[in-house]
Amino acid sequence: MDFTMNDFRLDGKVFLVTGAVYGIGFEIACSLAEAGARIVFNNLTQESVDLGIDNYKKAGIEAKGYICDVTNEQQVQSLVEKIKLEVGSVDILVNNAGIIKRTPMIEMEAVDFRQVIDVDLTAPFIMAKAVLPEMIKKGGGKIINICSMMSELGRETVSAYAAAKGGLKMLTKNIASEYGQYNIQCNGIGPGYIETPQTAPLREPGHPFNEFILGRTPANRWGETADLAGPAVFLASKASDFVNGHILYVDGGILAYLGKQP
Ligand code: NAP
Ligand code: GCO
Repeated sequence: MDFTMNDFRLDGKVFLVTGAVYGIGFEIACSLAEAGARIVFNNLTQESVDLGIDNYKKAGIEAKGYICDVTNEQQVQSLVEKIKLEVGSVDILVNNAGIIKRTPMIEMEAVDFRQVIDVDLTAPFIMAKAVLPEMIKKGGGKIINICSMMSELGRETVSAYAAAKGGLKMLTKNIASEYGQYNIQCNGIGPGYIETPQTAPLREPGHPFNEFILGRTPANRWGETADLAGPAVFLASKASDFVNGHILYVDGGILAYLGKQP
């Protein structure tokens, strides 16, 4: 038997996570740092990158941060080049950066629909395209796309987001199909409803959504970012080398459950 707990270690690996100043990306970065990875992240402004570096420092992590808009292919290409020169080529990429616009579809402007698709779907394509060549050269790598319940389900007001996250599920499967031959694994994590700034509006006191989600979640609670740490380390490590094109839902059982009986 070859398996040891070291198969979950990430020592010496360069890990790039997008939009990871706080929220899900930040927590995933902290968990991979705990497993030994070198943390590199990006965000949109110097201010948010500085905030991120500070947040990592407070967590005892020396992270390297760069300004980069993940929808801008030129900025992404130079980001990946800079990381290669200053840290090393990317071994693990987590496409975490994302936005949501909650608007009834017939009231949504096409420009807003396109912006959500751009950040949540086109950007993961741009990021993966930028890191894959080096991963092929070095004999392998890991790409993890942060999907969603909306990779499987729709709901009112999130047409753009659901279209993007559904597409991200299929992009994940396609990267796995096209690059599995180079020992590159591309999987997704599909968080349920997690307490982050992105869902804060849904958790306002008295917002009916809170009751709704608790009634749809067998675990009967909102998820915490910490619930994503172990699944992320698993998919980033040697322990998942034969897992490819899989979306690992970390949702407390939402997708398995019809909902609390009346
Ligand atoms: P969040 O708190 O809103 O954080 C998203 C991060 O992405 C922010 O730091 C944001 O930067 C950054 N970002 C947005 N557009 C960017 C761009 N063009 N370039 C670079 N960075 C950009 O979100 P979250 O709740 O942690 O979610 C993280 C990921 O998980 C997203 O993909 C989301 O769709 C997904 N997800 C969330 C939940 C949930 O319940 N929270 C569940 C399932 C999936 P700023 O700080 O400048 O805004
Ligand atoms: C919403 C929420 C969800 C979560 C997440 C669920 O408005 O329904 O924001 O989309 O963010 O994606 O997995």
